[in-house]
Amino acid sequence: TWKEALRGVTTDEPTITKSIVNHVQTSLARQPHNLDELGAYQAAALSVRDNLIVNWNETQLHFTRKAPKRAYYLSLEFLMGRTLDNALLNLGLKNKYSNSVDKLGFNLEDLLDKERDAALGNGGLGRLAACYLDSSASQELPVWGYGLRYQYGIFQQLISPDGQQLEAPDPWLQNQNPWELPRLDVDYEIRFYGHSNRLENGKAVWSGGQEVLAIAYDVMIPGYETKNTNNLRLWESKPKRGFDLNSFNAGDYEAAVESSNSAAAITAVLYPNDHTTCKLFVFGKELRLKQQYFWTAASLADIVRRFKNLDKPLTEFPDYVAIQLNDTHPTLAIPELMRILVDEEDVPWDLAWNITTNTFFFTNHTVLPEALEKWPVPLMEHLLPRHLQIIYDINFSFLQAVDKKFPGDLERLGRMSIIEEGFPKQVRMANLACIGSRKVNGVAELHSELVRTTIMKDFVDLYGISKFANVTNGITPRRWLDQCNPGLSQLITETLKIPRSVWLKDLYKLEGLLAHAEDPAFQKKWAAVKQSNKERLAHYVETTLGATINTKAMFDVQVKRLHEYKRQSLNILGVIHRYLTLKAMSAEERKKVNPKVIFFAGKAAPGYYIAKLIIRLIVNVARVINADADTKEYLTMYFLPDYSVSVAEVLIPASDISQHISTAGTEASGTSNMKFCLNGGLLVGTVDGANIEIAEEVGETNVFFFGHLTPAVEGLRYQHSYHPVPVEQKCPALAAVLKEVSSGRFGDAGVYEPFLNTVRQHDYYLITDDFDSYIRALSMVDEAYQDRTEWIKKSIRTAAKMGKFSSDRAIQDYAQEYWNIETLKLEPNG
Ligand code: 26V
Repeated sequence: TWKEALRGVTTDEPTITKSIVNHVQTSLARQPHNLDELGAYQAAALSVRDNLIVNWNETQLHFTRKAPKRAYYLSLEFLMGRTLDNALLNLGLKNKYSNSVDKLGFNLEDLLDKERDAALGNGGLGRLAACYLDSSASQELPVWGYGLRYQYGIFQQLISPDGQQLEAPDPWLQNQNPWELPRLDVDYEIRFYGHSNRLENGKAVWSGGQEVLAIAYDVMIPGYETKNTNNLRLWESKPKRGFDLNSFNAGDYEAAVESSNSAAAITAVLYPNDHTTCKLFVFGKELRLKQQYFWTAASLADIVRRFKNLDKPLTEFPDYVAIQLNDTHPTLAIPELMRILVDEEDVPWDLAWNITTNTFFFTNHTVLPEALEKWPVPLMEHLLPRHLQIIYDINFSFLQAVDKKFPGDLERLGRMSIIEEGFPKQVRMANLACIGSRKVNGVAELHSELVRTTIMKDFVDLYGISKFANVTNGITPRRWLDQCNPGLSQLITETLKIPRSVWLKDLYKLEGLLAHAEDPAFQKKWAAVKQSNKERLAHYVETTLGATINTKAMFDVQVKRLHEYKRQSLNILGVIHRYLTLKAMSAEERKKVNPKVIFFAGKAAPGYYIAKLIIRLIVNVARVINADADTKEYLTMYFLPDYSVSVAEVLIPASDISQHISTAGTEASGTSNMKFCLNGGLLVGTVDGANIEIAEEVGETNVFFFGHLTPAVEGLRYQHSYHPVPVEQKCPALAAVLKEVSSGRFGDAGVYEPFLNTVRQHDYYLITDDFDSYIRALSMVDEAYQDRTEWIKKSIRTAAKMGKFSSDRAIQDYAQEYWNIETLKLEPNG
């Protein structure tokens, strides 16, 4: 088998042990007998890395020889989490390493816990990119990721005693990173500023300005049960020259290092805003635009160089290269490819445009207007003068084509133009991405439909519907079931009576569990797995917050970035309502109530005032209700600080129910909803994003839906603005809750007013419209939980129907319908 055939690789226990000890002594320069857990983790990781490097090298050599068409996934974010456990699982070496580590006096699970997360992303968009890399490698597809090697990932979240979010840096590279390979020989010079002088034939010469070096760091991406090991190439910025000699010689040392500091700043830190709320803050920021250009220019230079090694004419570029744009962040790749082709390779403009528009594919991840990227023209002109010219030239021919199809329709031209009029004028990146791409896709059926009918409607009229498609998101079952929930994985394997590797590669096989849903013995085992996961979470909460948790209670979880559209507000207001209801009951009545523990976690963008207030409210409500002797047996609540991939791996398998309750039409897909369901958690949610497709798969009786539907949203908002009804009249139960918050029952009377006013006044996210229906849905959850056997059946049926949501399916879809690439297997012995 492939395992035995691995060459030059440590697969037997004595060799593994020897390799770990060897790394302790030579790589770490330490003595094996006084080694701590961190050192042991590092040595084990270095030993696993040796295996990965061999496979990685052979895969890359094989790909170079076979020269297949390749796909490149350009993403500013890759939220990888930890690597060691995943690598061991994919290599099939976990048991052996566990035994070796045991012999050396350590416990593998403890060592795994020493690894820091690679948190180079904000949330769903970045984690999706990570799942797609896992699926591409596992399916032996020639796919590379391109991103930035940030010195600091997403900030670390601290919560002050009074509930305020504080941010600290995330120095994830502090103890060297064994999973990357510096490629100091792979570098490109990237230019900023300067002047662009037009020549004839649409060409130009761009010169002067600042030049910065891009250095490659390669991260190995092992596939599951295959020798194929793909690459994620991350760029680091470096000054082209160490420092400025003229200033240095003149004795001005500060000026001498200034330009090198500004070069290093480009990849210093990940921007922590997703769906910005503060347009000027983000889109005015030169550094963010510099990041985007630095990364797209280095990646394209690398892709073009690899293509040119094939010795094919540039007209064949799209036959060998497909580039997926993960949101609009890499849109500058479009004018950059035009610049390379026209200015550097002498390709005529029209031919270059043909090549470009056959190379790129664009995924949109949100229809929220405040998250659609726009860059001020003066900033673009200053930083990227040549690209602005190219954008104007693209726009000119584009608007001519629009005018030809819709003569004299000036409003349409205004809406579709890449340049938005105003002070200042702005470059609309979504328009540019659409115009320069072969296909545009959304990330769930409803979202793709909204893309076609709202933000891209005019483009559908122009190009026809077939350019606009859907690929529903997916998650990797390796990390999000096998790794994070070994108990369930084990139970599934023994129940289906097929090897684990079979259903992990074909998740539809989980349907085989349906045949066992009625079997009491199986139900009992299923429930026992959930129970032990709840105990694992309780242990985590005990060690981080010092709180003791009743693991017999229902665990109700909402974990995601804090944002008004995701409506953590609805959840917390619902919790207060539950608390008030409990308080109003007699002690006898309360005894009939299901105990419930509510978990929240998630980061707020540092400048997002209302989101931070909501965290503060959650923490302070928790403090009050957790201390209330009347109710604490029945209701407690926790805000877990510093949500991350690793925290998610503990939280998700422990949930009985999770909440995905965005205002209809606002959550493009959501991917944690898939993770919870795959782990046998039920879902309470709105008819939004991928919730809809989950319900289609598992059956609506197994999902708790509530709230207004997407088509109603616009009308309700109109009512709020023009015929407002006071909340006391519209929703008395909610009014009572708001009154308690205002009264200071949860401390800090007054501080919450700005948040409360968002509900009392325009209520853009429809809290007042959905509150009653939300509370009813939660009562149905309580009722359903009373019949535990029925609940367990629902849980089994839900997990069994999650096949569609494997990221393997999503990647197959991209590979076939978009990229037109094929599997290229590295034979185990070749
Ligand atoms: C937007 C912006 C705009 C301001 C500058 C920084 C920044 C950074 C990221 C973004 C992307 C926002 C889009 C996004 O994250 N969408 C999420 O994508 C998930 C994967 O498709 C999907 O499951 C979520 O529903 C969607 O909100």
